[in-house]
Parts: sequence; C-alpha cells; structure tokens
Amino acid sequence: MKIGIVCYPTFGGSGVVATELGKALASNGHEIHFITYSQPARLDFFSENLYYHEVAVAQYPLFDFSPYESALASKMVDVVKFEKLDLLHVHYAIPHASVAYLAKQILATHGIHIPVVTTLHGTDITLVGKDKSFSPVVTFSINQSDGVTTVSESLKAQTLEFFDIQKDIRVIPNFIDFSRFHNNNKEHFKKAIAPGNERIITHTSNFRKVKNTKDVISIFKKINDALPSKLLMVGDGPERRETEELARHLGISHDVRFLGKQDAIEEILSVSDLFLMPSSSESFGLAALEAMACHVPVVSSNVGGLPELNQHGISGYLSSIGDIEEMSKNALKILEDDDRLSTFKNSAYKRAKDFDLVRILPLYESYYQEVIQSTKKA
Ligand code: GMT
Repeated sequence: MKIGIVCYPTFGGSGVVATELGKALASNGHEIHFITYSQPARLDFFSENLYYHEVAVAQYPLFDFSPYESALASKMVDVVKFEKLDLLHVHYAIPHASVAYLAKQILATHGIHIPVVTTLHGTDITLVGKDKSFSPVVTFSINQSDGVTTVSESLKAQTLEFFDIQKDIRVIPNFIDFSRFHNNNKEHFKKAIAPGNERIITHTSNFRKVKNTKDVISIFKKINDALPSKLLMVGDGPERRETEELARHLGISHDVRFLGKQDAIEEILSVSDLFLMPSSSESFGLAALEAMACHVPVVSSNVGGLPELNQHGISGYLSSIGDIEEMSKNALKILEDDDRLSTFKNSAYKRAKDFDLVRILPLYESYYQEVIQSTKKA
C-alpha cells in the first residue's frame, strides 16, 4: 500500500507512534509518505520506502497566526495526487482530522477518492478536544473519517462519552519495537549513577501538568527516606522548573538528576529498577510500555488506559491519582526485596510482550485494507 502519514513530528507520544508505525510499515514493503512540518524526530535514516514531504507555512505580515491547516491541506492534496496514495492516516484529531476532511473534499473535485483513517491519542479527546472551542470540529471530523482508531478501550469509551460519534471505533494499542527496547547490559553506567548500588528509579515525560512530575519527586522522597536510591528525571517541559525546586526544597537534589531530553531512552531504562508514572490523564502510557520492555516494573496511577497495560501486583502497581502515600509504599514493596524485584522485572517484560510491534502491526495493515475495501463499496 501507499500510505500518507500526518502527525506532530515532535517528541510527543502520538508523533513517536506515528513515526514508528511508518518505519515498520516501510520495512514490511509499504511505501510511506510522511507529511509533516518538520522531519519527524525518529526519522533520521535512509530507507527506500520512506518519503518525507515538508509542510512549509508561508509567513505574511497580515498573519498573527500562520495558517498551518491550509498549508497542510494543500500539501496533502499535492502528495495524494502526485504519489497516488491509497490511504491517509492522520494522528491526533486536532487539526489533522479536519484538515484531512478538507483535503479529501478538494481531491474529490479532481475525481480522486482517498480513504482517511484517524487515530485518536489522548489529550486530543480527553483535554483539548472536548473544550468548546474545538469540540464541534472534532466531532464532525471524527464522524467524517473513513476509519477511526483509539489507543485503548478507555480512550474509546471517553470518545463515545464526550462526543456524538456515529462511527465504529477500532482499538489498536500502542506497540513496542523490541529490537530497540530491551535490557542492555550497562553496568558501567549503573555504577556511575548509583556508586553505592542504590536502586535507580526513572521518570520520562514532557513535563506537562498532566504528568504530575511534582508527585514523582514526593513519591521518591518517601522511597529514599526508607531505601537508598537515585531518581533520573528524563525530558523537559513547562513543569520542570517547579519540579526541580521541589527536589531542592525537600533536600534530595543530590539524589535526583534532571537529564533533559534524551535520545537513548533504552539505555537509561536498562539501568532502572522502577518507573514512576503518576499522571492524571494517560490514554495508554507509551513511556511505561518502553520501561516494561526493558524489564522495568511500573508504579502508576490507575487513570485512562494504564490499567489495560500495567497489571496490578504483577507488572507493577496502580493507585488513585495523587495517592503519594500508596504509590511510595508499593514502590518500596517492589524495591526492598531482591527476589521480589526480579519477579516484577520479569513480569513487566512478559506483559510488554503482549504489545510487541510484530503483533500490533498486522492489526493496522488489516484495518487499512478493511477501510479501503469498505470505501470502494460505498
Ligand atoms: O495526548 C497527549 O498528551 C499527547 C499525546 C501525544 O501526542 O504525545 O500522548 C498520548 O499519546 C500516546 C501515544 O498514543 C499515549 O501513549 C499517551 O498515553 C497519550 N498521553 C496522554 O493521554 C496524556
């Protein structure tokens, strides 16, 4: 198939999923065309089946806000026509689903029919999308998509609850590529971070409010009071300054390292004993899956799609949002005993295997075929 993929090319989860999906489809022989405003972060190599089309947004003194949507729709029309695409797959509803609708209508005036699949990822539904300033457009464009997927059952339920949706929604969960995410032996790195053989706890995110990064610090403080440990905070974003301040205020900055954005996440995860994800909203929790693939158990909140990934008492533990007390107790339960830690590590890895790319990729491929066939009939 010839597939156009539209996504935010940044470090966010939807961009990562879209890029990894495109790469996997390309290595399975499909021709993949990324249509984005900059080169997707993980698309930094050559493959004969991968193409990148940049959406250049013209600047003009009249524009306070550059018209990204118009430039994107024009580019989609151009790429579908010129490359003779079979399908467009857009990630994150705002504005990609509505722009796809516009492109589809324009192409129809040229006698070209292009099926559109929209994948909903999270805050496009749970936070931003349901805001009144977006919801009529989100509802309309989901209903106009030829196929709709969500990354968890929970996100599907929330989509049906918040919006008046007339479409069937297919759940296709996030996936993990084990050729990249696996436990590497990084003893020298581990020694450098934890010279006294302390436990290593990790959090990775884009430090937005929903990630509750200050809760990570508070949970760690309680763990560290009971068991010598180190915390690695990976990523950057709006909450970072206040999060660092809290670590200082609690007198634990010597045990907490803020590493900023890192490419080689798998190496950091390989030396980790526990992953913390106390988010107040998480439609799936890709970062937790990356940790589990590297044999790292997860202590998380029980929101959104997290219970569909993290198995309570097996791959880690789930608690209510903000329950710092319980999360730290659960973390200690895992970390205090070598044998128990090892059991949790193995179970986390085993659970991650359920989301192996090799299992999930065919779900997308067959869904594309279904959508193409059903729109041919219509
Ligand atoms: O919705 C967001 O917060 C952003 C979104 C993204 O585009 O980065 O992240 C979401 O998509 C990921 C990939 O499907 C999921 O694993 C994340 O759980 C989800 N984030 C939230 O729901 C907060």
